[in-house]
Amino acid sequence: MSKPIALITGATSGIGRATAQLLFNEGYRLIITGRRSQRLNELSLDLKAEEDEILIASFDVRDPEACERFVSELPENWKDIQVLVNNAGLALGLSKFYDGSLEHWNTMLDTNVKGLLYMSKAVAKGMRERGRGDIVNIGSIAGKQVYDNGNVYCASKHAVDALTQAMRLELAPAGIRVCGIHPGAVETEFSLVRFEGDSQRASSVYDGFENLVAQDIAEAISWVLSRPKHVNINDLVIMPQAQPQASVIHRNTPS
Ligand code: NDP
Ligand code: 8X3
Repeated sequence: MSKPIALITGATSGIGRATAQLLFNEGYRLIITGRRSQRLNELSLDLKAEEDEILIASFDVRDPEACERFVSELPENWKDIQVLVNNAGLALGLSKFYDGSLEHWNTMLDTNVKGLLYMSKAVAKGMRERGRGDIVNIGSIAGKQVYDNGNVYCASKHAVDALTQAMRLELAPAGIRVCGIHPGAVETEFSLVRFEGDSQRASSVYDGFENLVAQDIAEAISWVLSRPKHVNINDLVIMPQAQPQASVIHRNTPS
């Protein structure tokens, strides 16, 4: 039997990179995407992948034509995508909405909501024709609970939650499974991006408690995909033990 193909967006870092590594080791052929092509090349080298085992594609998920063109122009032996992991996303800033930056808002909504939609629309076409497929959307605890100063990021992830439900409803008749995974604090480049390169502020987010790591989420994705075909895991909320709610983190507590 031929190896299944998984397309992972945002594979240059964090959760996407860890997921690519795990799925590759589990025997998937990978399509890895992100804007930083150098990182994608490095990942491919790290994995010691053969030419027909990994396809690299560098494009911005905010560009609808780029998403559509990339998927529709895939080489014949890469067209049969079994798994789409919609992972590319980001937060920018942490402030009251009335002090918010329009540029930040647009980037978050264009990436987290519209980018996910563009990729899903493009990939769902082939999945529907083949009558099978898995879509895993990476939401966030911010898509379940709103926290102070998180406003537009939270709204974008609430939209991901709603779209995950909509996709499941509309794709179930075609035999396609759709799952939403909603992590709490995972130490990746997420906070570095949110605080625009301020590494001290970024690392302080993870001080004094045991945060999640990207591998925790990759393992959850792998578990979801490995369920028997008749089982759809709808929704997983995965938190550090020390973060019982989005806005509550117990730091420096004796273990
Ligand atoms: P990272 O910053 O480490 O990774 C984000 C990935 O998204 C990168 O590969 C980046 O690639 C890609 N990306 C961002 N914008 C674009 C774009 N416009 N086009 C294409 N790719 C893009 O963060 P995480 O791994 O933590 O984040 C992955 C997902 O997990 C995000 O959706 C995030 O919201 C979500 N999440 C993260 C949590 C956390 O605490 N870390 C918790 C809950 C959810 P590149 O820059 O090369 O384009
Ligand atoms: C990332 C988790 O709580 O930092 O989505 O927004 S949080």
